[in-house]
Formats: sequence, structure tokens, C-alpha cells
Amino acid sequence: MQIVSLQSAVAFGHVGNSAALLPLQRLGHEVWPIDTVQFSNHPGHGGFRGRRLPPDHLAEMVEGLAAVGALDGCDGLLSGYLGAAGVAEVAAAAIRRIRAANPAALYLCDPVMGDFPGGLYVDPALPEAFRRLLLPLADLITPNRFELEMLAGTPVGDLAAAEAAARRLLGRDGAGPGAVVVTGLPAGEDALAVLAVTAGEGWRVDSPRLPFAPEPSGTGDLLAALLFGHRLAGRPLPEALALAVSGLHAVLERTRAEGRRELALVAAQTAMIDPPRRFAAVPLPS
Ligand code: PXL
Repeated sequence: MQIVSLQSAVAFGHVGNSAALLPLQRLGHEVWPIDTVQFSNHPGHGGFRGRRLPPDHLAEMVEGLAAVGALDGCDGLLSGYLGAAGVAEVAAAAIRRIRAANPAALYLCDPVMGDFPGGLYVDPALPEAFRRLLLPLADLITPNRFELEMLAGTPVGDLAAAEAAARRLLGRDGAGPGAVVVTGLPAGEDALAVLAVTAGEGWRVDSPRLPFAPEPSGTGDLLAALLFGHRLAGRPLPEALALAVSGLHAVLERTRAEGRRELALVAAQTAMIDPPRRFAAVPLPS
């Protein structure tokens, strides 16, 4: 499959496109990255250099791909860190253009906006742009707990509240995504749960929470890329989700074993796509 990936890029470390490219390529896909920012490193290191690319430059990149005919043979769009509301318009235009040639093209929108405990780290106009422009176009969205609260407008205190908020996003009368996957939900003392809901169905995948201080960045970006890659390969949602969670866990185990601050993506690339330890997708009670 051939896809466009619209998200951030860093020279050092693995977030955004710098986390998504390798897993998608290792799963056999051609990726055409469009970088929304070009930073030296993730801001979590205390400082960074570089700049955001303006929306008109990003729109030009999409137009360039269209002009050489690439978007006539495109199977999907993955969007992640957009940074500003103007970039959400570029993402919307890109998926519309891709679907004009291929109505079956898949769109995974990771609504990257922030996390607990730091809160929002993007343009304050972006939450509304996701809600209005991108959720209605997405086959799949992958908010963390903070992002789900922003999108649904309700606190998400536990798993039941997360499922209810995710179902509310689905049910927005044609303005909702096809499926909502909520990541990073605390489940007991030392586990994390990921929930997936579609109209009528739902699943949950639990995995052990590994102790990190600080948490490595890019885990959500890696999970979204793996999930998208497995879906593009034709795997059903619960199977793709179980493989993605298991692949992320394999990378985190290696990251921890090597005492690294950045994801050990290259070192763990084989386990990432063919994880030795598999966590199961369990259907949610209806
Ligand atoms: O992992 C999300 C992310 C991606 N890209 C950039 C970021 C962040 C989170 O802070 O700053 C540039």
C-alpha cells in the first residue's frame, strides 16, 4: 500500500514521522512523508531548534504529489502532530483529494494535542478544527485520555467513562469517525488498556505498564503507525489493535532494557512488527 503521512519530524529521536516511517515501511508500505515541523529533537529534552512549516508550504507539497499523479494511486492518509488549525485544513484537503481517485482510501487521524499532566501543547484552535474538519472524514481516530476529554467535552475518569465518551464521538450523526481507539488508559496498578469502539462493537487490549521516568515520547505516534499499517495490510480492527499494542510493548521493553530515553525503534524493529509476546483483544460486554 502507498500512503501519505502528515506529521512532525525530528532529527534526533523518534516522534511523529520519525517514529512512523520505519514501522510502516517494515510492514511493507510505501510512505510519502510530509513534515509539519522540522525540529532538532522533541521539546521534552528541555529545548529544541527548528521551525514549523507554514500551511501554504504543506498545501504545496500535497499539490506537488497530485501534480505528478501520486495521489491517483494512494491508499490512505495518516495524520498526527499538526500543530496549528491551518494545517488541519491541509489534512482535510489531502484526504478529499486522495478519495477523489480512491474512495476506499483509509484515513487514520491521530488527534495529537496534549497529554496529562502537561495539558495542551498545540494551537488552542486545533481541538475545534479536529472536531469540525477531520473527525467526520476519519475512518479511525486514536486519542489518548486527554485528547478524548478535549474532543468529547467530558472528563474521562475511568474505563467506563472512556467507552461512553468514545461512543459519543462515534454517534455524531454522520460527523463522527468510523472507529475510536482510546490509548493509554490506566487499568489497575500496573497495566494500561487501549479501547476500540465502532458502532455496535468494542474491544479492549491490556498490556503491562513498564516503569519509566520520564515516559519516552512518541509512544502514541508509534501505536498509531502500527495500527494503521496492520489495518492497511487487511487485518480486522481487533487483530490490528492487538498486534499494534504488542509491537509497542516490544519496543518499550527494549527501550527499558537498554536504559534509553528515546524509543529503541531501530533495535527492536523486528519484534515491533512480529511481537514475541501477544496481548489479546477482548470483546467489551455489550
Ligand atoms: O508525540 C507527539 C509529538 C509529536 N511531535 C512533536 C511533539 C509531540 C509532543 O510533544 O512535540 C513535535
